[in-house]
Amino acid sequence: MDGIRNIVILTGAGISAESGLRTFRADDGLWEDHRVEDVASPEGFRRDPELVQRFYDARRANVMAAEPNAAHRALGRLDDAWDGELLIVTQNIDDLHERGGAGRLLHMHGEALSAWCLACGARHRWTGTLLDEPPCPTCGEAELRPDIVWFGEMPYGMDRIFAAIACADLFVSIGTSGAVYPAAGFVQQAKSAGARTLELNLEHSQGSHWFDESRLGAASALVPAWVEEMLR
Ligand code: BJW
Repeated sequence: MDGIRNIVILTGAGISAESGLRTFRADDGLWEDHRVEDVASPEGFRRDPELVQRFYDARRANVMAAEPNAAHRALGRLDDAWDGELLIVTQNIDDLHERGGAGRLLHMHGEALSAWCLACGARHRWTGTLLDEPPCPTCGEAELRPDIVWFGEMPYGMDRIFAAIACADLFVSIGTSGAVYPAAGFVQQAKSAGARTLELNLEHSQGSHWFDESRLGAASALVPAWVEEMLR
C-alpha cells in the first residue's frame, strides 16, 4: 500500500478468539451466560458486586491461561518494523497484544490484569481474585473494582485516539462487530480525515459499508498476510 505512513489499528474480541478467549456476541459468547447490564455496567456492580467480581475473576484466569496467536504476533512484528506512526487501539482487556510484542498500544476498555481503587483512585496490576475484597495496596481500603470500562463509562485515551485517527493514512479494524460506540464510529472519523479503511473479520461487521475493503476470514490467517503486504 503506497503512500501510507500513519496507521491506526482497532482490534476486538475476534483477534483473541483463536487464543481460546470467547467473544461477546457469538451464540456461545460471553453474554450468553449473563445479562449485559448485570456484569458490564456500574449499576450492575453496585447491585451485585459478588456476581461481577466472580465474572471478572474467571476472565482474569482465562486471560492468564491464554497465549497470543499468529495475529497478535504479526501486529507485534509490524509495530517493531514500521517507521511511521502506528497506534493499536484494542477494545480487549486481555494482554495478548503485549505478549505478542506490541508496544504502541492503548487499552480503551481497560485491562483484566488491573484493579482500580474506588477509595483512592490508584491502579495496581492484579493477577489474583478480587472476590474476597482485598485491601488496596496504596490506601488499605477494600474498595477495589476491575479496571474495566463498562457501559455508560468513558473509554480510556479518547484524546490520543482521536488525534491518531485525524492523522491516519490507513485505518484497519480487526475482529470487532462494530456494535459498541465510540469504537464503532472510528471508521467514519477515519474516512472523514481522508484515511483508507480496511476491515479484517470473520464476517461483515455492522459498519462494514464504511470500509473501502473487507477481507473475510480468520484473523490468524488474514492479519499475518496483511502485515507481510505492509512490510514488503
Ligand atoms: C473473528 C474471529 C476470528 C470471531 N477472526 N474475526 C445508542 C447509540 C449509540 C451509542 C449508545 C447508544 N446507547 C448507549 C450507547 C453507548 C454505549 C454503546 O455503544 N452501546 C451499544 C450497545 C449501542 N457505549 C458506551 O457506553 C461506552 N461509553 C461511552 O459511550 O461513553 C460516552 C462517550 C461519549 C463521547 C465519546 C466517547 C465516549 C462504553 C462502552 C464499554 C464497552 N464495554 C465492553 C465490556 C467491558 C470489557 C470486557 O468485559 O471485556 O467491552 S462491552 C463489550 O463489547 C466489550 C468489547 O470490548 C465490546 C466490543 O465487542 P467486540 O470486541 O466487537 O466483540 P463482539 O463479540 O461483538 O464481536 C467479535 C467479532 O469478531 C465478530 O464480528 C466476529 O465475526 C469476529 N470474529 N472470531 C476474525 N477468528
